Amino acid sequence: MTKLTRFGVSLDQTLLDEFDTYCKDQCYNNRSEALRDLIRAALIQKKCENSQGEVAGTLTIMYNHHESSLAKKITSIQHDIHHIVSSTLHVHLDHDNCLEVLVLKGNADIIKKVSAQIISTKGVKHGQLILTSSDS
Ligand code: NI
Repeated sequence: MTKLTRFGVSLDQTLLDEFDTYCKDQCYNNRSEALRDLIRAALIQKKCENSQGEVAGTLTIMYNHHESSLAKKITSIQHDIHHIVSSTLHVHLDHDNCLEVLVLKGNADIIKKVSAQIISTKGVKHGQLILTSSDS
C-alpha cells in the first residue's frame, strides 16, 4: 500500500452539506473514502475517454432470442473481437429473453465501438457498457 497523504480542501458550507448527504446516501463511513472513490471515478472516466487507454469493462445486454438470427449476429460480432472478449455469461431469463454479460479487456476505443454496435443491433432491447481500469 502506498503512503497516505493528508491535504486540506476548502468548500462552501452548502457544497459540504450536499457532499455529506451524498456520503450518507452512498453508505460511506467517512468523507475520505467517498472522495477517494470520486477521484478514482474521474480518473477512470478520463482514461476511458482516451482511445489509446487500456481498460476493462462489462457490457450487459438483454435480447429476445426468437428475433431472427440475432443470437448468431451477436456471437459473430464477439468472435470478431475474440482477443477482447475475456468471458461471457448467458442467462435464459425467461421463455423469450436472454441476459448476456460480456467481460471486455483492451483498447477503450474498440470496446466502446463494438459495444455500441452490439447495443444498436436490431432486437437488442437494452444494453449498457460499464468501463473501469485497475490503474486508478
Ligand atoms: Ni438464452
